[in-house]
Amino acid sequence: MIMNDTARKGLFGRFVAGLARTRQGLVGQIERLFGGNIPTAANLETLEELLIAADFGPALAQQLMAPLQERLGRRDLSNLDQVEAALKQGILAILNGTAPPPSSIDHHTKPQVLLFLGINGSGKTTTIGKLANRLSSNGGLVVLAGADTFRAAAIEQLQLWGRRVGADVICHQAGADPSAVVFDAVQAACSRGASHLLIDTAGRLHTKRNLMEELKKIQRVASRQMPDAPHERIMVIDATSGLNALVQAKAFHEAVGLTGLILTKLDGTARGGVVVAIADQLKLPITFVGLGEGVDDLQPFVPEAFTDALFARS
Ligand SMILES: Nc1nc2c(ncn2[C@@H]2O[C@H](COP(=O)(O)OP(=O)(O)OP(=O)(O)O)[C@@H](O)[C@H]2O)c(=O)[nH]1
Ligand SMILES: [Mg+2]
Repeated sequence: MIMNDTARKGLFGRFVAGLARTRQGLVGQIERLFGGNIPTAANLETLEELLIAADFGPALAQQLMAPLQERLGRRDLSNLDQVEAALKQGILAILNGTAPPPSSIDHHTKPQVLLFLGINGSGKTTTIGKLANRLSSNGGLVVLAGADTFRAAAIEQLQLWGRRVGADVICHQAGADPSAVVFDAVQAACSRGASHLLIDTAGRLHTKRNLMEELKKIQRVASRQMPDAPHERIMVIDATSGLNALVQAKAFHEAVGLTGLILTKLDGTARGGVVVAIADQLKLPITFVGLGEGVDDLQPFVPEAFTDALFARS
């Protein structure tokens, strides 16, 4: 994504605010731990525990610690700044190691069909609303599909977002077949010349076979109408659910072949290390992150902004 200086600073500010809890929990403790002292082996052990507590996961924590331990052995580690710089470098290398995200904003095929999925309450509908707002502010014509037909309230929630951001919503009644909604929505999006069709689905547990089959049916119906649709299959993950998300994401990936991840509620957790653990394990691009409930709180995931904000000093 191309960004000018002002946009970059704005994004950094959003990350600083959204990551406040993780920064206070992790970096605050790191600062207290090392303070003005020369790092010791015991300090490094405590640091590893702090990384695990922030949901980096044991394997990744160990991997991030290895260069620090090696430097300590060579007596080449003498202050907090060096510790933080080494951690930042390790984290950034992992975040930059995932495949580049497909760019839903600049793509030429019309409409781009994006399927959103994930477990209950992860933030799918809210994320779709925020993304629709972002896309239409950039000149896009967005259509939303209410393929969460499980509850009437789910359809109403999407309609509310549609009105709020000025996007048409295609839906049926509660209890309808989600694939039938998608069929109509693809047709409507094509005939209206929409740039994007965002499909909302019901939250489901990755262990429910029939519900995973339903997702595959949605995919089949969309691809019969438009080859390659849905162009993106995006899993929305609640960052506060911690490392459970890894198992869930693997199951969804097997079922539909995910193209990207969106992590929500980073503002609500002190365990933001999960972002790095997920990037490390799944090697799937994190396209956006949710840093709050407001319409502007969905931000593109820029590894440098994330890492700098994590270690920002006030
Ligand atoms: N703080 C915070 N809250 C969020 C964020 N994203 C979503 N939420 C909140 O999470 C709650 C659930 O969001 P929904 O969008 O309804 O989740 P969903 O995945 O569509 O839920 P189901 O359709 O029931 O599976 C709502 O209260 C949202 O406002 C975020 O980035 N930060
Ligand atoms: Mg929903």
